[in-house]
Amino acid sequence: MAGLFASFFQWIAALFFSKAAEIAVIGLQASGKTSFVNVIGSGQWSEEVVPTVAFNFRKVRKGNVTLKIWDVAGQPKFRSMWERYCNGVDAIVFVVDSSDQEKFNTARFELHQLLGQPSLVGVPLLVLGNKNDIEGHAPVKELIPALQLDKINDRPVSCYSCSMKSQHNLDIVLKWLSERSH
Ligand SMILES: Nc1nc2c(ncn2[C@@H]2O[C@H](COP(=O)(O)OP(=O)(O)OP(=O)(O)O)[C@@H](O)[C@H]2O)c(=O)[nH]1
Ligand SMILES: [Mg+2]
Repeated sequence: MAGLFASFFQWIAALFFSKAAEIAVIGLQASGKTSFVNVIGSGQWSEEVVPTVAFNFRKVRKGNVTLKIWDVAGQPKFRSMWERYCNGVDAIVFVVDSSDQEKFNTARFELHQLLGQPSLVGVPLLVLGNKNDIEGHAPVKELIPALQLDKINDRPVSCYSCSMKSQHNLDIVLKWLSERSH
């Protein structure tokens, strides 16, 4: 009987204390956006992830926080859609492959082009330097100047080095996201 009351209380508590954050995950193709959503959603890591066509939408529940996630495709033909999915979200997550330094210029260009949209002024930005399990990856102190994150002054910006493969730093990333919930 006590167990029944406890679960009834948990159900009521979830109704009153549950919070949600809507986030858009963007970045160049193969940076690891879908891997990120898969790993935080179901703990599933795979080398073989199908490139996203247009977008996927997924809800992930972590404690009393529900994350509503737009996982948007990164191939060039889909990048003009990024703004639409970022509009009105609580946070933009920009994923970059920190082991692929040749693509940093393109990543910086696409990120700043997006953030220049008047509709997105003030939306908090989280940059994930993914694939830090790969030797030679750029750490945060190199990503900040490479992506000119220090020049962004119209919104809160955070940057973490992480790995979907080893799940390194995902706890900090989830904490940051849950703090955007309301
Ligand atoms: N070594 C390593 N590989 C990763 C990591 N995260 C993702 N990958 C691999 O990178 C490749 C691309 O991952 P996706 O998650 O499909 O990338 P995406 O950003 O969703 O790509 P698009 O949907 O095409 O925009 C896959 O082979 C993943 O297994 C990581 O942390 N470490
Ligand atoms: Mg994808």
